[in-house]
Amino acid sequence: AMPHRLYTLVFPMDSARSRVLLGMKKRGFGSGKLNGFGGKVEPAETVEQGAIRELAEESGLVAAAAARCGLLLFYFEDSPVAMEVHVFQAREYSGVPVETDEMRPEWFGVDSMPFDRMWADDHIWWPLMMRGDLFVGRFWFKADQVTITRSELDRVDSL
Ligand code: 6U4
Ligand code: NA
Ligand code: NA
Repeated sequence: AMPHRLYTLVFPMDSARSRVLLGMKKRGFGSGKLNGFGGKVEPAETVEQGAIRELAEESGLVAAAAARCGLLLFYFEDSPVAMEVHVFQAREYSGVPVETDEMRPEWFGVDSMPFDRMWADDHIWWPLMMRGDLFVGRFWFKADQVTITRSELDRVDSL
């Protein structure tokens, strides 16, 4: 089977869960896009620990826990390694968002998401996450990182 590399993606929610904090990614993979906070999981940590660490490094928010929401698998036509991205919400945290080397944070209403400035898959699974459904999605991208040539999305009972 195709090798996978583990990543996290964390969406901090406000207390009413009516707004979400996104960051404009300033460098590296996906630069220029708005997204949640996250990155590669390190060998010595769990996926949830990696999510919490990346959230702190990239947004300044410190969370004790993160809630698992979904699993996304991305296949890029020019890469032999699939991205396995574990999606979380952070609902309780301390601190205030700060701009970092990697991200410029900004709050958005969950019903007026800037999908045209996000990854092309996000508008497809976002409604499931907002309903509270757990999901598994698979998206096949062209090398342009914009065009989706095939996709699958399922609700699941557990992750
Ligand atoms: P470095 O630069 O090594 O510190 P790191 O922060 O470890 O990087 P990064 O930022 O490259 O990792 O991780 C990629 C991030 O982009 C992860 O949070 C997952 C996310 N991501 C990748 N493809 C995505 C896609 N198609 N849709 C999406 N998020 C995606 O919503
Ligand atoms: Na990152
Ligand atoms: Na990072």
